[in-house]
Amino acid sequence: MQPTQATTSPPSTSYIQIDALKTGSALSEAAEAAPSGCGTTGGSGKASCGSSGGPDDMPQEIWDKVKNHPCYSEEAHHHYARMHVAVAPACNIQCNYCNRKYDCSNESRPGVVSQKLTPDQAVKKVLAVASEIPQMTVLGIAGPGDSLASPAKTFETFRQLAEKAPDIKLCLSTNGLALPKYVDEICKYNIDHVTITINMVDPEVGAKIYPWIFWEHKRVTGIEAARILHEQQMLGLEMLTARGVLTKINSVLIPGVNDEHLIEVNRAVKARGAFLHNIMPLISAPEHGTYFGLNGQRGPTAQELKAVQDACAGGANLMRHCRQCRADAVGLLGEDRSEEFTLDKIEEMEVVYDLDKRKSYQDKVEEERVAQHEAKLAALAESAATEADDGMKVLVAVATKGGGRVNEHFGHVTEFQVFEVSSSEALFVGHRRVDLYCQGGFGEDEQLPSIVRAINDCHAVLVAKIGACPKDELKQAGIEPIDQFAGEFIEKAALDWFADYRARIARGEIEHKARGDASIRQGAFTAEAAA
Ligand code: CLF
Ligand code: SF4
Repeated sequence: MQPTQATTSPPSTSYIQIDALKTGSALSEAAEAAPSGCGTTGGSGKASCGSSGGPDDMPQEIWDKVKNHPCYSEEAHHHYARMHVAVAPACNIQCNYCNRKYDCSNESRPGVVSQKLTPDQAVKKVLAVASEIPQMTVLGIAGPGDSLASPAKTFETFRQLAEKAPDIKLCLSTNGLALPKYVDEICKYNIDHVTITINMVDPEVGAKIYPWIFWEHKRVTGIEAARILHEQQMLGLEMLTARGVLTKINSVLIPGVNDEHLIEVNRAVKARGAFLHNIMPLISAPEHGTYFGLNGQRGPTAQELKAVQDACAGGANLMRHCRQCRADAVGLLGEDRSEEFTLDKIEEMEVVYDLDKRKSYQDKVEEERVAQHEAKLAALAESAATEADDGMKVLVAVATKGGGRVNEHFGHVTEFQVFEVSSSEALFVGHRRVDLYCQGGFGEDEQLPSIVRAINDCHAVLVAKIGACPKDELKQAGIEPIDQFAGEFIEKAALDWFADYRARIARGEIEHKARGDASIRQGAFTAEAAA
């Protein structure tokens, strides 16, 4: 298929160093250089409205598509679950961050291997999960290879599910090489959500990420391979936009390879109608056996990732709650219940797919969600007023087990949520996975340094409860452990803590100091790690 005109002349590349991004100087130059028109379905200029917006921010038909999709709506991911079925083993390209022994790391962490399924087994599994977890609303095919490199298996699974489980949203993830060829088939099965992994819009950058692709029955290498991949990705995205399919773009941030370049990717995909852009950190370690892992290519730090995400504000809306889940993940984002649904366990289950029961359960979830949202707004209205906004912003880490509240013990946290707090708002900006501190009823002091490293860029950590030992260690590291807001809504707690923090600075009791960087945990997300 011929590429569109827009894709035959890739935009020129302007390079900006990460250090410059942090100071903001290069950002304004990049913003000026970026194309301003859009024609997008989702861009309103806010940094993350596509992922955290509500019905007032978008047309009703878009809201209907995203409101219970845990990846497309930040708020929905606290209430609704997704599952993946690993029916697509083959791949038609090679990424330097991938080892074929493991799952496709475009959409999942390397280091865990999924149980591969036939379409019939996959459908059986989906019906079993849907009857056990009525808030499971989305079925995705995300590997373990590329979903469109095994089109027969992928579409047979979707075909059966569209018939047998009509209330489940269908979602597909692809590297985009074969996408234009299958857009019509995607529409035929009402697949409303498609993720394309786009790591570059400049084939010279692409050649550093993709050693080869398999195209028209032969292997193509180097810049030519990256050029073909780029053209197919852009064309596929434009075709999906034209047909009203919501697209999410995943980009793997590879320091020194495509970091600054992702700002251009963000602008390019917004111009072609992408709904959401998910910039994910490269997970890279020698034991994964990937080209990057074996050659010492590191992943980004937490601040490097945030700097690139922040620099993309004003472009395509950003997703910041991705958990880089595995190709057979089951459950809420950030939890992995796949072990409960292995093939042998499914055989023993009594599967009753009851549409009415699922609907009434989801109606209750929706009532709870609205009640929670209203309670949060009411609580926020009472929040302590601060002085005039002088632009000060800090990060706080929050221990929560759900409900939008500070309600988790420090020792039980496997993942902190991180909020950026200013005098007027507390915005969710990401999460940090950590090793469990409390093991078998006792604090594991060896874990503390790694937990501190994971939230080292935060000024405070809000928890329901915390022991004396971790409290002291956090204080020594310059992070305030705060347990006085136990049970409160996160945003209100964060704003109230910040008002008090600023008051203490004003009284001369403490001095405001910039924090350092934090590390992103490198490793597979598995049920064992989360347990
Ligand atoms: Fe799966 Fe992906 Fe669909 Fe979501 S995951 S195919 S869009 S249903 Fe979600 Fe997981 Fe991140 Fe993917 S958190 S890795 S973005
Ligand atoms: Fe691996 Fe996915 Fe890349 Fe294919 S598209 S090489 S499976 S990361």
